[in-house]
Amino acid sequence: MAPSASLAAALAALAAALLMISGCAVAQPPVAQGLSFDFYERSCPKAEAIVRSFVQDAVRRDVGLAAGLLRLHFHDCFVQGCDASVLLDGSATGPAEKQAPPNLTLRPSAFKAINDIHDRLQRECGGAVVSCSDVLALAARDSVVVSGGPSYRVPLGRRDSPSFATQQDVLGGLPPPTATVPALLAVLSKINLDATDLVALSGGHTIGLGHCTSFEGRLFPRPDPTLNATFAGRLRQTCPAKGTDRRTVLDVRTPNTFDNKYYVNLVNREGLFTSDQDLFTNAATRSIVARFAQSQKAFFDQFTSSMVKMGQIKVLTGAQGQIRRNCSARNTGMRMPWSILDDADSLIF
Ligand code: HEM
Ligand SMILES: *[C@@H]1O[C@H](CO)[C@@H](O)[C@H](O)[C@H]1NC(C)=O
Ligand SMILES: *[C@@H]1O[C@H](CO)[C@@H](O)[C@H](O)[C@H]1NC(C)=O
Ligand SMILES: CC(=O)N[C@H]1CO[C@H](CO)[C@@H](O)[C@@H]1O
Repeated sequence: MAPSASLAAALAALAAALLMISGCAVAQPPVAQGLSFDFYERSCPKAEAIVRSFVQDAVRRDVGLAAGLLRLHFHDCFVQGCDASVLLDGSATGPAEKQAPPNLTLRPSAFKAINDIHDRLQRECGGAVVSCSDVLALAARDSVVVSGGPSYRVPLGRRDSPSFATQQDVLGGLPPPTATVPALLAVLSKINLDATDLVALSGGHTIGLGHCTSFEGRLFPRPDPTLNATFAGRLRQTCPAKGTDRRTVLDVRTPNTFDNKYYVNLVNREGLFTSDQDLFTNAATRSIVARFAQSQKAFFDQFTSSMVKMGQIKVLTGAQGQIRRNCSARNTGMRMPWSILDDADSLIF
């Protein structure tokens, strides 16, 4: 072996050793074709600062908004891709995502915040410059940051869909809280997310609330054996009978802080949904949960990487889609509301 080759080999071994000591750096996912970090550098240089300051102020007034915004981005991306279709108000032409069952519990305040931010951006940079799907991605990131979580750079340049997702798309794209790991992995694998992404992204449940109806199957008729009995008793106080219309925190330890306590809960059998607790019950994901429960840094590193991945699912770029002027409605000409045949967009479904 030539000296330089052996030196290179030694350096590679050293680098590998350092990587192991530092706990395996997580590779950042590639940036999707058509997206870039500086997409609005010329057209709207203050875009990121405007979103950030809005989210900071609004979350200071209503801490639950951070959870609402994070979940909205997740629902957007998992259904038909990150194209802001989740924001469209229903129309006679088809069921909008908002009206499908899993969306019944999306927070109205989060929809309003996205519209308000988008209005501010239009005043600053003109109409149809910053897409609603990019606003969703940025607002989700900033919600994580103001809640105490990690920051990461968001690739930008998504465009908005002119078409609604069907109720079927919604039901197929969003797993229910009663799902176990095999079912969750089946849904995620269709959008190229793996078991590590599943565990990391589920960490979004470190903030926010869930309704009794989302986990009552674990309390009635008899308690789920994977549920800590003390914790089950407390949940029964909030949800004394089936069908109780109340909410409780997703992360019983630090409900409003974005940290790794969600995983500590799972290790202690205090996950709220079956889809949470099964991540620790199932051997395929258990060790990942244990790792994140032990190391907040490991969780944060993987979460940021998985969020960038999630944020690029089936994005529309370039000349695809449109940039909405009103995040709640697709752009149309001066059409009469009942006229759909002159709208090529409607032909998509
Ligand atoms: C993996 C499958 C997932 C399932 C089955 C699931 C299910 C749910 C359910 C049932 C709720 C509560 C709805 C209610 O009862 O009001 C909820 C809330 C929430 N989810 Fe998920 N979720 C999943 C993944 C995610 C991901 C990937 C994120 C973000 C990265 C996320 C973020 C949130 C947040 C922040 C809340 C609280 C929302 C609020 O307080 O308004 N979830 N989730
Ligand atoms: C259940 O939770 C209680 C209170 O947090 C704790 O003392 C107990 O050790 C837990 N039991 C199990 C089996 O994890
Ligand atoms: C945006 O679109 C929604 C749904 O069509 C509509 O109700 C709302 O008035 C629109 N907002 C503005 C400012 O035009
Ligand atoms: C937040 C939101 O848009 N919720 C809607 C979910 O669907 C129901 C039923 O169609 C609507 O009434 C809600 O406004």
